[in-house]
Amino acid sequence: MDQIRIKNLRIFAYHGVYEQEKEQGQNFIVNAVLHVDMEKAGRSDDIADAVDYGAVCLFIDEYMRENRFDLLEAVAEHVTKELLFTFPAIRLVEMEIEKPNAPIPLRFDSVSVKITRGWHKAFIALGSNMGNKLKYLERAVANLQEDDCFRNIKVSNYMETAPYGGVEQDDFLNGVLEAETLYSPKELLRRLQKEEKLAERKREVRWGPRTLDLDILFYEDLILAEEELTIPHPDLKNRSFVLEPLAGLAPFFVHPVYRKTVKELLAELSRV
Ligand code: A4P
Ligand code: MG
Repeated sequence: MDQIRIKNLRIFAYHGVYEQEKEQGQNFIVNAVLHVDMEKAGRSDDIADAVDYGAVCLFIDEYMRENRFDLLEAVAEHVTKELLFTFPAIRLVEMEIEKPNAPIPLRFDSVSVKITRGWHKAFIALGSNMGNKLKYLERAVANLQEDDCFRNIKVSNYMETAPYGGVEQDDFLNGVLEAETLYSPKELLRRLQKEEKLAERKREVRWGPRTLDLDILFYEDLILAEEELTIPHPDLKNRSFVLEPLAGLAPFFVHPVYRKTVKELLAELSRV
C-alpha cells in the first residue's frame, strides 16, 4: 500500500522508568510509516482527500508531550492506537521511537522500539443453541460495536440450522460478522472468549450446546496453525451454516489455503 514516511521527528517529552527522566525530560525521535490509500488524493490534488502529514506530526508531538509512560513500548502502543483512531484513513502504522539519551552508562547511538499496528479485516462465526439465541447473538454484536478496536462491522442474516457434528442437541442460530479490527489474532481470540464468558458460556461437551460460540473464520489472508488458534477455521469448508452467511457478506473472499472463493466453497459443499 502507498505510504507516508515521517523521518526523525524530534520531540521533547517525559517518558521513562526513572524519576529523573520523568522530571527533566529528554529527546525522543520518531520514525513512522503510515499506510494510506493515496489514489484519490493523487487524482484530485485536494488536501481533503489526503492524510495531512503536518497534522499527524503535530498530533504525535502533542500526544507524547501531554502523556507520560514508564516504558517506550507503552508510548509506542498508545500513540499508534490514538493515531489510528484519529486518522481513519490510515490503515496501518509502523512506529519506531528512539531514545538517544536513554540512561545506560555505556557509549551508544540510541535505543528504540518499533511496532506495527493497523486495521485488519476479520470474519467471525456467530452461533447459539441455548436460551434466547437471538438475544445472545445480538448482545455480542452490540458489545463488539461498542469496542473501539472494531470498526465497519457488518452482520449477515441469521439462520436457523440443524446441529452439525453428531451431538444430539437443539437447533442453532448462526450468522457471520465481518469487521476491521485493531486486535492481533490472539488478542481477538481472547476478546471473543470474554464475550462468550459474558453469555455464561460453560465449556462442557465438545461441539455440544452453548449460549454463544464465536469462532474466528479468517483474519486477512493469515494462515496460522497452533493448538490455541487455527486460522482459517479448519472445518469451514464443511459447514454450510458458516459458508452461507459468509457468502452473503463476502462471496469473493479467497480462502488462503484452498485458493477458492467463499462462493466456490459453498457451491462445492452443495454438490456433496
Ligand atoms: N480455537 C482454535 N482455533 C480457533 C478459531 N479459529 N476460533 C480454539 C476460535 N477458537 C479457536 O473452542 C475450543 C478451542 O478452540 C478454544 O479454546 C480456542 O483456543 P471452544 O469454543 O471452547 O469449544 P467448542 O465450541 O466445543 O469447539 P469449537 O471448535 O468452537 O466447536 P465448533 O467447531 O465451533 O463446533 N452446528 C450448527 N448447526 N451450528 C453451529 O454453530 N457449532 C458447533 C460447535 C457444533 N455444531 C454446530 C455448530
Ligand atoms: Mg468456539
